[in-house]
Amino acid sequence: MTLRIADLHAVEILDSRARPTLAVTLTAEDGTRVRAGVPAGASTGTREAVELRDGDAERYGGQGVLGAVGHVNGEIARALTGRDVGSPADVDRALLELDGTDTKSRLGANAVVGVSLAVWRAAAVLAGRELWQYIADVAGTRPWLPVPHFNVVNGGAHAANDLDFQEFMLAPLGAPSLPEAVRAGAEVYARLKSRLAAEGFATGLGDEGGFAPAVSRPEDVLDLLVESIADAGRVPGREGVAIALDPAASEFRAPDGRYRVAGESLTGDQLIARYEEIVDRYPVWSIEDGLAEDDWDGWVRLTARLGHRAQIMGDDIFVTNPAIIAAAIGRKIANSALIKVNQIGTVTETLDAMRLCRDAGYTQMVSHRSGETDDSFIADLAVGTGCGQLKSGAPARGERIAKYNRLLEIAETHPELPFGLADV
Ligand code: 2PG
Ligand code: MG
Repeated sequence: MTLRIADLHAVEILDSRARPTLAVTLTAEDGTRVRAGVPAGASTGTREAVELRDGDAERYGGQGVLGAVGHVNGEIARALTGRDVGSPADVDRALLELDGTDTKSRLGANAVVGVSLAVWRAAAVLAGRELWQYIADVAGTRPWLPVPHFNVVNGGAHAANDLDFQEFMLAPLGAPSLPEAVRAGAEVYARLKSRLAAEGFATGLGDEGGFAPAVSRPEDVLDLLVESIADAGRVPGREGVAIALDPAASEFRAPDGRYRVAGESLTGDQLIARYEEIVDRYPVWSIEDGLAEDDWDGWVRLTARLGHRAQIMGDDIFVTNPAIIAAAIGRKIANSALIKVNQIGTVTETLDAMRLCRDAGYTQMVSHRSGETDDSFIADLAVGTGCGQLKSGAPARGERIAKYNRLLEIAETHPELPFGLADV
């Protein structure tokens, strides 16, 4: 049965940082209605699909998205009304053609991604499938509950402290089930809060719900984390709760090509040596964006040096772009990719990037953005593609836990789903 898109309608809403973003509502001709919220990053890669912001300093400091909203309600709605809801890949292709740029800069990647998410959600509803089931049907993947990665200490572009590394995540790799992994994250988070308070640190939160203490050395944060994991009665390490880092190194690379970490100026090789020491001393199993996005030679050396011991993950360097990922795979850069739908703009292109990674034996983690809404699409994307890892910030704040709570709901209703890191 063919069901057509009857209407697409966007409105300007707020994201979790009080910046404007879009919510897109799709109505099918049988009256079915779904809604999608659009996320936004702060530490964005330079080659990401381009968000359209109004630039009107009189509204939201120029961050308004009325132009993107207008594109959804005008040009996009006109072009897509009447199209088959059951063929979301065709709708994505039509969106790309309509935009006509490589970076979605004409219609705005924020407009494009909102429509794409809404169309995929509608297609699942109309097929009578859960979103994750529908994604698995289309992608030909095995559904799987991912290991949640809880970002419990925030620095970099996500907090006002002096911490250069952006994210310190708890990875409950040893948890026997998704609910137990969520519990481990929440219990260690609570212990970390007590420990920070006891040591005289502020316990205010950064953009992703993690604490933002006045600490600058990454090793000092790692000490606090290892102690807090033990405080919660758990084993620090892969058999219990491991740690994943996202230094987001593009953000602390100086114009001279050196990296500024906790007051020191390091060459790329010195920073790689620092990571090696960190992996020696701490239960760090994954390092995302350890080097800057344009330091490809450095990435080759980082991967050769640490790739056999740790997950070396590309985010800003890959921007979920199949062409860039293919080039990087050819150069043996990283062994893992972070996946964000709004970096590339459509769900179809995201699934292409994920297929490419799977075929190359690269692990993957689906990710939120630092600016989020309560939309939990990415939880279903992680489960449906069976990628084995999801990061959605701390186990705190509504827009972060919406994703973890969706995982809990899927785990509860589908106890047959396996849990853990995916086999690659
Ligand atoms: C990252 C993301 C999400 P942002 O760097 O991985 O944590 O941050 O959304 O600011 O790009
Ligand atoms: Mg990142």
